[in-house]
Amino acid sequence: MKLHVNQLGYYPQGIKQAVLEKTEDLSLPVVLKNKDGQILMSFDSPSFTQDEASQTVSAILDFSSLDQCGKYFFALPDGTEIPVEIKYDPADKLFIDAQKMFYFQRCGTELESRYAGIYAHKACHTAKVRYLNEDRETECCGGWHDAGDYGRYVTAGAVAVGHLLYAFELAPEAFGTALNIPESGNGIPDILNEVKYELDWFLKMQEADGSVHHKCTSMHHTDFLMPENDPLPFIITPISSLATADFAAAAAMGARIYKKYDAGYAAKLADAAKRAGEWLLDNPEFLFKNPDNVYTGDYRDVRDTDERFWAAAELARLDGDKRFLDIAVKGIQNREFSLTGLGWEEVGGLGTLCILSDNAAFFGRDIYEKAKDIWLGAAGYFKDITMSNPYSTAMKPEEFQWGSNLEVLSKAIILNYAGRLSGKKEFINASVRQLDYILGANPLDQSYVTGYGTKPLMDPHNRPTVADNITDPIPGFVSGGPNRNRADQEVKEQIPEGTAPMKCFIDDWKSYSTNEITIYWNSPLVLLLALLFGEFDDPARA
Ligand code: 9MR
Ligand code: ZN
Repeated sequence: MKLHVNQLGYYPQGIKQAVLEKTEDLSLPVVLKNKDGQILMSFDSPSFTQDEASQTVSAILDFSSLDQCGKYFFALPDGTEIPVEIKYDPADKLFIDAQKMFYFQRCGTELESRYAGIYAHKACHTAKVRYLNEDRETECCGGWHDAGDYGRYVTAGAVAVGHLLYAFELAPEAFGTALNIPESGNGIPDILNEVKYELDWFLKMQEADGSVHHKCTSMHHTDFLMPENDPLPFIITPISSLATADFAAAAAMGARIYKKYDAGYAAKLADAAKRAGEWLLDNPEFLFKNPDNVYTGDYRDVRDTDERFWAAAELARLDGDKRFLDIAVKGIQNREFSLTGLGWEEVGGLGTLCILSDNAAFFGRDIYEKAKDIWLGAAGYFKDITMSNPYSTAMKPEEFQWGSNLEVLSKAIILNYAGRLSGKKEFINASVRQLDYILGANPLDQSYVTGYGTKPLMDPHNRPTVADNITDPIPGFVSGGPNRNRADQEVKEQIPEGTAPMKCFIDDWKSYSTNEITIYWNSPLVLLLALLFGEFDDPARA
């Protein structure tokens, strides 16, 4: 018998569920006890269901009615005890580390020990960079390493920036704690200081005509070395409409949000965003090609209409430019792509968030209401899936693919924001269940975050983590998660074909298709936790 719980803890007023997995030795009841051993609840006949994604027979044990903070434990008839905690701030520390992750991804600067502790390292990738197949080079320092590799990709970076800036804009009260980064104490919230580090690099990727280069990476991924020891030169690959649109969106958002703190910087971002926007209007065709001889990530896409939609929404919100307003409005009306996508490939949800969070000021009541219907419709669908399976993920079994945790977190964000839009608690509860899954309430009992949980992620596919000879990985990094396609050698060797989608995961650095880390897998956790920050009142906080 196995019992899976959120290993960090549960909110006092939130939904509280554990998942009991049926095994051959099943015996009942399972009881929930307080720390003195007193039985508070007894689960005599849980209702088991067959679950497709985990290929288990499992049941939900609901203990939501328990709302007193404290330490408790589930006791199984075989003597096993599984601790659970109820507290106001189960994820507060994680929220800080999940943000600090971006500092650890900084390229082109020394990570000093006063900020990075034992994970300090020298500056990396500071050399000038050549444009691929061109006779020119440039200084291109800065930005965040994308993932476990050292590449920097504008599209992926912009999506992370989008998540982080929305986190700040939608829940500024969550960002009062300094991150202990070099800029801390400069009067600007640290999350904005950190995002600026990426935006500054974005600006270096833009051409005078407004277009933006797709990526700055080596020709192929380097060995498992510390970044400062990476011998491979970087190149800048050609422009793409995807990068230009994502850049325009992120820079326009930045212009809106930094205005209050640094008007000069905001104006610079607004100018860059508008130049990218003009280029997009002048170049309506889809443009993307990963050069044949470059073997780093390509972030390929089949269309750029969702990227253009996001850009148009952010640009329209900047100064009401009618041309962009039209594109944004048409995006909502025509529904030709997902309007709730929050990943690197489908970014339409970021454009919809722009329209919704503006609360009809720029886009008009009619479009706002339409956008709201679309969002609530998607959330309703995800809520139904959540309630249909004992692990309560909003995931269909086939969605457990590369980066499935991004999908889980995206759905959690959609659900949570739907709760805000509608005032319906059941959406918030469904979003909390997604978080439970990420933090250990899954059939592998795996916390998908380094440094957190009773079974924390230990061995992510991340070059510095592998190369630094330090046992514990840097805390607060989110893994990609189960991938039913078993897309690397290691997972193929360790996990048999036909394994349940939710179990196709190994906490092994060699498994890049299940256990890498990326900036845009951390950023949705930051957004989700920011949205949850004010959700459950802590009387002491008020
Ligand atoms: O996150 C990306 C995932 O959705 C794709 O299926 C996968 C294969 O194309 O690529 C992932 O992105 C990787 C990127 O290309 C390079 N840096 C590491 C990223 C995470 O694995
Ligand atoms: Zn670097």
